[in-house]
Amino acid sequence: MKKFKVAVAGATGAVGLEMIKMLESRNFPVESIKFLASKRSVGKKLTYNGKEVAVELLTKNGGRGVDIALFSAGAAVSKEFAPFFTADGCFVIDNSSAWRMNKDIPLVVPEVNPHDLKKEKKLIANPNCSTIQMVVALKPLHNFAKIKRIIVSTYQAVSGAGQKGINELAEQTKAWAKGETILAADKFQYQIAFNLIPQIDVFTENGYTKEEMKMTNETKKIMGDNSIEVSATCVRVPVFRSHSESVWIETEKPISPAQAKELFSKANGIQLLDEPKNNKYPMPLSAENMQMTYIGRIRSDISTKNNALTLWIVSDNLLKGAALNAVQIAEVLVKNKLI
Ligand code: 25A
Ligand code: L14
Repeated sequence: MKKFKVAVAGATGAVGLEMIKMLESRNFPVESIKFLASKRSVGKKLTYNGKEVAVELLTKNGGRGVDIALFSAGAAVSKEFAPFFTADGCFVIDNSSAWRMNKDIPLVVPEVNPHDLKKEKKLIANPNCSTIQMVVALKPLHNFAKIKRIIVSTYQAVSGAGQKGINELAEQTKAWAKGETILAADKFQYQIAFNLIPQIDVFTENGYTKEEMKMTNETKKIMGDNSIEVSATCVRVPVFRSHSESVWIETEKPISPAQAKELFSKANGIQLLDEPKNNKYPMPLSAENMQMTYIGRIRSDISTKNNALTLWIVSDNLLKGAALNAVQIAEVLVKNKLI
């Protein structure tokens, strides 16, 4: 089997470390691997399949001799370096928001639009974490009943903000438990321990945040349907891992909860967990470290005669929302002989 020279940029971050584990656990055909990060981490040792690998500085030449690079070092880093990697003939799968809405760049969730991957499109964007799990869940319903409108509220884990977000919740919680003064917020706008913050990313002119507009715009692009209307409210919650979403959809054709369950049971990447009698439904703690998108609480909306369903979707934001989706994109490139 053909093997590939792989690089991970942002390898020491919350997502980068999961990318490394994902390449190992899914047995991606790796010929050689290198780990790139900022000068803060140069020389630090990470392991790949039991072997130590020293972290190197990310530079403009980092893509030379590399077949596939997985980037997760933020949008600014990606804008600065990714074009040099692709110019050197390397595929870049980028986890940041830098390129997602560029019309020449595929934005891909393998369960939804693998056909958007092309041999000549070397730069590929990995969508926003909240958007990924929502479109995995909604695509089968859209195929069946055509979704007209989505209203979603998210409950997003602190790991979405990287290692610093994880540290901030941990430190604040420890301080509280010891009866110490909780340090002022740094990564987040306000204290996140024992709180909720209805702001993720910056505000835009229409009153929605950028995170909310990512859900609107990226959903249309991935589903390949500009007619789907999306209104999102994105909320940070004191959970370490896994984003949860309360989703309401209106469809053109009627669709019952039983039909929705039938569709979910046949779809890839979805695990149905909807047993009200046994108090069973998805939760962030049970989705942690899991690769599936979990769906429960499926109901027909009792407030309207229109065709509307409401559901609850949970997935690990660092896995399907980031590292897993990126590695699955690489797998499709290999399987479809695009690389
Ligand atoms: O710019 P954005 O889009 O807003 O993204 C900001 C951050 O969001 C995270 C990621 O944080 C990113 O930096 N992120 C992006 N997409 C994400 C997603 N879908 C996501 N998080 C979750 N879900 P992170 O800290 O987890 O990872 C950052 C990685 O990027 C490397 N990096 C940063 N700047 C770089 C760079 N690599 C090359 N060149 C640059 N200029 C970073 O490596 C890490 O791998 P590092 O060596 O800089 O960091 C190692 C450790 O140091 C901590 N740290 C980070 N910044 C600082 C810091 N420590 C002190 N001071 C700092 N300023 C990190 O916590 C890390 O553990
Ligand atoms: O567009 O939770 O990938 O702060 C990066 C930051 C997703 C949300 C992106 C967060 C975002 C994330």
